[in-house]
Amino acid sequence: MVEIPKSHPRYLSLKTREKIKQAMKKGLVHETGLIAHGRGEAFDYLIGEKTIPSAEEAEKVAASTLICAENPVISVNGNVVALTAKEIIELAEIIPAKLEVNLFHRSEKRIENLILELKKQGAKKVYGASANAQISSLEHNRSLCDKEGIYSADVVLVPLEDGDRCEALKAMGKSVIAIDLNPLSRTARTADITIVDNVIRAIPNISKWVKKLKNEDIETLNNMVKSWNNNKMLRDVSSFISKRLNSLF
Ligand code: PTJ
Repeated sequence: MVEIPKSHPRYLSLKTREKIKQAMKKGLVHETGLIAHGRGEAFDYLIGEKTIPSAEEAEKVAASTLICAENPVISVNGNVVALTAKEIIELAEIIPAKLEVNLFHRSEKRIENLILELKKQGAKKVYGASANAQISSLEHNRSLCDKEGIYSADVVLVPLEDGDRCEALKAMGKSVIAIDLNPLSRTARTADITIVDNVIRAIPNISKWVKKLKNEDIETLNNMVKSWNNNKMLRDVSSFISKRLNSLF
């Protein structure tokens, strides 16, 4: 492991890379997860590596949606476990929501490793091993899911999505909350609520909002969810990035 001095201007970013690298060596993250992480880093640079106002608002509405849901499920993959295992377990507990491992590059070994890792970090129950149901119209392995988990969920939180599953989940009548640093991705444009933020910041922020809003009346929360305009939010993100870039040089 490389020793990174705290004084390094890119300390957090380098530490995060190191985490992803170690998790790949442990068989948690797929090799292509490193590439996905690099793309995320590039987009994080564009927003200034902090939670921008549109993301904060999306995190608040995501928290409301999760509180109002009847069977909310948080879908996790290798990168998410590598970067935010403890935080995602806490979020699942306070909503409360189910946790399910769902992988694009599915192998029984990785599913087992990820479930074990989440349990080691404190999760009580993790879905994903049985794969006794299938998301319709998806031809790859991400269609395999649990009947009691993603399959029967009304709301699914998908941090770091890979594309067409978002559409398939919506076609099944589910509400989808995506966390994706790339505001141009198909996932970002298809989800009901898109959080353009790093999972490292987004997950604790959603937890913060769940704690703040948990005792609000359901009607207030539902109204907040109903009035959410995801396209407007994406336009705001695009305008934030353009303004930021134009002001830099
Ligand atoms: O663990 P598996 O087998 O399910 O595989 C997971 C990966 C990530 C390899 C798979 O889902 C994949 O290939 O994803 P994509 O299509 O590369 O998309 C990942 C998206 O997540 C990209 O749009 C990135 O910008 C974004 N992203 C990467 N890192 C982060 C992120 N968004 C938020 N926070 C991050 N830390």
